[in-house]
Amino acid sequence: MDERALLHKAQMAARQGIGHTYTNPVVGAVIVQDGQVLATGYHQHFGGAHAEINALLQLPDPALAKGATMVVTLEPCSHYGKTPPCAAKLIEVGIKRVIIGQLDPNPVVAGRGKRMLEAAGIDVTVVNDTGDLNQAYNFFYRDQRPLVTVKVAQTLDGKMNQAGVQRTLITGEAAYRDSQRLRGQQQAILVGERTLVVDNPRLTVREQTLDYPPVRVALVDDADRLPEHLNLLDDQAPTFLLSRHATHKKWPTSVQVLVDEAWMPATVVHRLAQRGIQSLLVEGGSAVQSRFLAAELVDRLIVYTAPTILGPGLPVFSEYQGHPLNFTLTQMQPLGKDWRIDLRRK
Ligand code: AOF
Ligand code: ZN
Repeated sequence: MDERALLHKAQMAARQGIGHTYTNPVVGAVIVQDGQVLATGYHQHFGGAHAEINALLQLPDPALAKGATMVVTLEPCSHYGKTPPCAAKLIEVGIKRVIIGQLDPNPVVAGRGKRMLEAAGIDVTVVNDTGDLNQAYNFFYRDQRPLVTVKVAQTLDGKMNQAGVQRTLITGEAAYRDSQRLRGQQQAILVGERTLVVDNPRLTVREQTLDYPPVRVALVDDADRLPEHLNLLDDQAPTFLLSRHATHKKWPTSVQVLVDEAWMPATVVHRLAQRGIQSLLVEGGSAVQSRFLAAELVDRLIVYTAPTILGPGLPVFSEYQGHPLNFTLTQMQPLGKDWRIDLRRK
């Protein structure tokens, strides 16, 4: 197997960790000796052993690491975090060559792992191929804020609701399942007050068990004046209420009220970034989505489109008043009776 194929194998291993590593990246590693793959490992869950260590543990004999090559999707770490530094371990067991998919943008590593290996005389190659892994992780450390995805469901004539009807079922079962999967890949999900009160969403991920469910975030005017018994207050997942007024109420333990006078989208992403949130899904409604668009804080747009002409109804982005925004189509696929369109800003 050549370098590319080995890196691809390590990336496939890394994928197995998707959904389980929380704010850690997914990482895969392969150990090769004389062209033979001896072991494969991946980062299985947040707080657990890193990919390199799991690969070493898979060796039939630890002595086989001596003189071997390690192919790892992310730069080995150089710090004592929840686990000791992987770079030191690779040096200790006698790895001779390390092929790295991408450098680690996390400032606690950021090139130090590579330099540690090189200082020990290990031959290091950086391929600069992320394999599309860790998009939010990489984005977060580069742009210092979460990657923002807006999700909408619309009809062929661009409507989200029938005139006068609050909640119209537009897309089908397959789109529902897909949007649940999408939720499962996010660290936070945000709705505005209208959606919170009218739809009363739970914003939980129903179809999979997650070690760390996304934080539920609602933008509200005054947290203390919300109706009682909202589903969001059910203690099923951590919840932030972004309120414009201070609170004097006692909240369930899962609920935190954060206060800002205006809650501009830039403030929202900044305050979430301070809490380490790397990805944010904006689910609605139209007013909130429009504000994120106007602030140019939409990195990814996912549009489920139903083959229906609705006639009179509320257009999805009716509240967007800014200049024309162009997106790049990254994927378009049929999904049951509907389509899923995946777009990226720039
Ligand atoms: C690796 N291999 O498999 C992972 C790495 O808190 P810790 O000790 O688990 O460290 C987490 C950080 O370590 C994470 O943010 C990233 O910089 C690096 N993750 N590094 O070499 C791995 N998961
Ligand atoms: Zn490590």
